[in-house]
Amino acid sequence: MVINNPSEDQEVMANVRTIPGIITQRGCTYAGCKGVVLGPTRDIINLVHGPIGCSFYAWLTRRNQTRPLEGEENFINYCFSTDMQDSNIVFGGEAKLKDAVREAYEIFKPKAIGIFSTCPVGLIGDDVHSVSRDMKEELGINIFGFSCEGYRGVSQSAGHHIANNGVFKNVVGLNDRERTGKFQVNMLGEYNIGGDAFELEALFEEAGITLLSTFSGNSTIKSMEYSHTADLNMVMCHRSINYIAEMMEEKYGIPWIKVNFIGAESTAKSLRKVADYFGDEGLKAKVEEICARELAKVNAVKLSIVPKVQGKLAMMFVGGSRAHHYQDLFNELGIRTVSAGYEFAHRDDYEGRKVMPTIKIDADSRNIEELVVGKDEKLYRNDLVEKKAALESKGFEFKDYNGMMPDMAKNSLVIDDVNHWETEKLIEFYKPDVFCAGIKEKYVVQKAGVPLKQLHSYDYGGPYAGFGGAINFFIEMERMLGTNIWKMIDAPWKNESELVGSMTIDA
Ligand code: CFM
Repeated sequence: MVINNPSEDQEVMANVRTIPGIITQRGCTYAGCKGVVLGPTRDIINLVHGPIGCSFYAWLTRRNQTRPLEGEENFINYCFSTDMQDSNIVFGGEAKLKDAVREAYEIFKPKAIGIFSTCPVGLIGDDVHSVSRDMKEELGINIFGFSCEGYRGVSQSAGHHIANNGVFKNVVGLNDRERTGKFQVNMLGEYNIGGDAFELEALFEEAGITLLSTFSGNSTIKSMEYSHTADLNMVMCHRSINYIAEMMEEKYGIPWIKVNFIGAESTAKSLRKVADYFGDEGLKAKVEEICARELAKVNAVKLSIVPKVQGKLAMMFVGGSRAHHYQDLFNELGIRTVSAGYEFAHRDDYEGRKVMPTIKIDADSRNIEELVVGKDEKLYRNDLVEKKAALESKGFEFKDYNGMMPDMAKNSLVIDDVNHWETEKLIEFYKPDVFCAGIKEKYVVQKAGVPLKQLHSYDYGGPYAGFGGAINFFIEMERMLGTNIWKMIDAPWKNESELVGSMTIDA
């Protein structure tokens, strides 16, 4: 917990174990690998090797949407699990896993199958990688496994890294297809929650920018296979996907920039940065035309809402990116973020990438494989490396993530891995007008009389990305902050007498 002072270097202790016994907001490594990174890809069968309970949240509760083309397959609305039983835990589950892979293949004929390990798989020693190799040979499709047991890291963050490694090793680079556009880009770390990616795809298309692949909102496994033919990687969620961006730069010479499409001004800034990277006058003019048109629409809505909400206070505790990105939307409305934090981010997401060399490697981070990536002599893009150097000499920044803290006001409170007790105390202290978090916090916060906006699932709303998304968010804030309903209802136990019981024990 740090009282923010942007003019000083302050260290946040992050990516460390949660204290046993407290109620944390965090999830597990399997959630980060299966749910977050691979989950939104529609034409891969994501098979969970584990007890069925681990699949409880696998069925679209994250609201990652997808839009298959006519005749394209979509497996997102299925849950695939090996449904391990006690006997599999005692005698091993590899045979059952093989049968499940065969069954899934027979029914769905997918192009690829990913196998995800849950805690018991690691504890009993089932080898998902050797099963994947055997089944790949038997069925002739791409099959790969992830050692993403829930306990493997301190949070879902470890699962992101494991997923990045697996996708990079087993998918990226399988298809060197011909170019299809003048400006080819990938979008990394955008998962199409509530349709965010649809908003952005429309903007790129209008600008004439070819979006080869998104990791992994509204994506296909095929698009990831040729993602290495892009000219630029845009990184939206730095926490979950910076590993692939780095590895693609090392292997193929593709530079990456940090973008943020949450907030109208941030969207315009990010689009302009992409246009500046390509340096094409036609593209720049088109981007300016889009920004002028869309910002005018956003501003018209904003002007009518700002007087009603400015000066209100927000608090935000979300996974690893949104607690930062959504501050831009609140700033545009004149709402102050008095406290923010991540569930599972690392120090670089708070303090900026400059601290990365000083982050201590501990036992938990050693659990995750660090891939050693070399240059691909055939496909390495020397032209892009030269372009990057030329732009850098003019002050254009690459790998430009400075973290959340420099963007937050002095004396705001920054907290890593906030727990429920702290949440309650902070609400009493700050009396915020809106609290942004997830489903685990929602009802506790509302019982305290404060409206809660879920920034993971968007509470059935959204999209909130891009220009259209900003308008949606402004209208949502007008609605939520314009009512006193949460302050008017009392918890029933405040007015009614508590239940009283008695018990007699017969000796
Ligand atoms: Fe990245 Fe995400 Fe987030 Fe995240 Fe997540 Fe999510 Fe999140 Mo929930 S990848 S770190 S692991 S932006 S699922 S789409 S909303 S905690 S802030």
